[in-house]
Amino acid sequence: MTERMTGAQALVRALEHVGVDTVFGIPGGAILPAYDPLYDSTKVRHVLVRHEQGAGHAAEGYAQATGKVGVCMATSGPGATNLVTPIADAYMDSVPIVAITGQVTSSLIGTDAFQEADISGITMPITKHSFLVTDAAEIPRTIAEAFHIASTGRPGPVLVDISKDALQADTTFVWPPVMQLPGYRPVTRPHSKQIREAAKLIVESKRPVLYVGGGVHKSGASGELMRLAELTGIPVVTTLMARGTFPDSHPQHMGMPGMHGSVSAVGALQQADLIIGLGVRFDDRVTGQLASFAPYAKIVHADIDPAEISKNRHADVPIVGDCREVIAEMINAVEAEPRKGEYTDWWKTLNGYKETYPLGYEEFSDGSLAPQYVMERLSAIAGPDTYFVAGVGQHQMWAAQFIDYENPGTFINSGGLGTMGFAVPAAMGAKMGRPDATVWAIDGDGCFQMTNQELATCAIEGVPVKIAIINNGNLGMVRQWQTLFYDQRYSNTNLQAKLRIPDFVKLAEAYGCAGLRCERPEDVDAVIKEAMEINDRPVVVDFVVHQDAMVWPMVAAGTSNDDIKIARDMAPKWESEE
Ligand SMILES: Cc1ncc(C[n+]2csc(CCOP(=O)(O)OP(=O)(O)O)c2C)c(N)n1
Ligand SMILES: [Mg+2]
Repeated sequence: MTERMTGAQALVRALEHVGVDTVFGIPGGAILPAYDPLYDSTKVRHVLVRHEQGAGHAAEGYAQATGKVGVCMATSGPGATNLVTPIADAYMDSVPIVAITGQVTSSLIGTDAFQEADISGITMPITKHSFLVTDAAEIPRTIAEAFHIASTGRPGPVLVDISKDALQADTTFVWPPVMQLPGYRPVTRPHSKQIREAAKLIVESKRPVLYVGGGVHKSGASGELMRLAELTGIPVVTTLMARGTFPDSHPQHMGMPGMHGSVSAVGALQQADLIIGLGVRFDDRVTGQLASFAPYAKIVHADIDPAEISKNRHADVPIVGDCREVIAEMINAVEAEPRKGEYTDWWKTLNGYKETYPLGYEEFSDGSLAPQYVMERLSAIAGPDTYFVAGVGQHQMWAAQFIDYENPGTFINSGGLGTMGFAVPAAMGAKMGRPDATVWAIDGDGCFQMTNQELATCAIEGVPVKIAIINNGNLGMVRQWQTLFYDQRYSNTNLQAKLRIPDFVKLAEAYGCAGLRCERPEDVDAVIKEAMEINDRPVVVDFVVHQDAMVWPMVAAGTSNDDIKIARDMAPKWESEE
């Protein structure tokens, strides 16, 4: 197909051809030519957000809820730099998004022109690839390449920066374009010798663990994971990015590992003689002090990104490949092994951890609300088909710990970058991608104040998300560190909740949303049910909780996982010490 049109029209046409139905953005001078044909598109819906950061996180939420590429758009200079945080966030969490930015006219590039920022340079280290396009003829091919790069191999963000004159110039639109990506050929098929090696270790090991990360759901491999787990009888831990990839209710599920992981998950990794890492990156929040992480374990590490393998922990059996293919082949290889794994003693130890150290929390004698209780009730009342989208802080950890995830991809949060302000716009994007699903954002009172302006977008665009603010009146996670490591010197973490500035209920109403408040445990169920019934506009619930609730268990930063505490100065007793 060839047709004469402007670069801007070619951009919109290319977006239609790659299947884009939703774009989140804000216009401005340099990108304005693109907004004109966008006005006419019947296939692409543009959602006018209130801040470009919101556009980027919305694209991430949309991408994570749908598995498709999320798209955000901004003008040059400040519009583009406002996208830097969500781009970095998407890079850390391997979320496929394409960010399209207008750039100043090509003859002005490098002159410090009005609203000029070298966004392709700025984002080079935080994108899979960043393009600068100054020729209209290259727009369709670049869009095709950007979507291909974002969605294949290890997913991630791609930036397409297009100069204003390229958008305005006349060109010939050619579709499909011929992609020119020499050297970009992600390996998806694992090496069969490595797979056999892994299968041998699996049946020979006495204390194996399947360490499951975000890559498993991203490759659509939760079904294969279930088959491998049930075939072998090996315990499973799911990281923050993998909650729901293996159902919490399954008896082989040991919980989440890491800094705020369960004793059973952390203990399983520490005592393991074999760790099968699938789509994970041995992140410092999981390993704790690296030198003392899982000292007895051999490592099988499968990932689509070869750069992850042996980055933090040496892999005895490195496997480069797509998790779905890797796990499917592992199943065949384990079935072909003449012997079967024998893990009875291991399960005795692990079930002991589970029984002795279940997740729990302190209730307050003054009748105030425990945040963990709010999570438990949200989980029970909203149910396992709900998408939960968290901010960053204590509430995020409680959402990971106390909500039961049964379905892959139903917990969306900022794991790698830890971006406060993620929840409201990401929930908006998730709800637009999955309009029939219930979407609950679990946000902190601090996080909420960073991006709540997108409530206006939600109300106007008809996106009835539900927001639970876990209002402890503090930058709670930082306060927790001050409690534990800074002698309870609460420097600059108190948000003065008693002053109710802002009053979240009134703020919600000002934004065209329903606003509810809940301060007592006995009201929690009724308030959640009331919120569940409001579906004609967004709902914000201000859950006023006790400021001293803490996230336990905890492995203090930089210390060994062996020194996990289940409460202040309380450590579990490991088998070796008994
Ligand atoms: C953009 C950004 N700034 C600062 C931080 C550091 N930080 C991590 S958690 C946190 C406190 C979050 O407070 P709130 O949203 O109220 O959540 P809580 O921990 O109280 O549940 C802060 C300041 C961050 N993660 N992101
Ligand atoms: Mg808080």
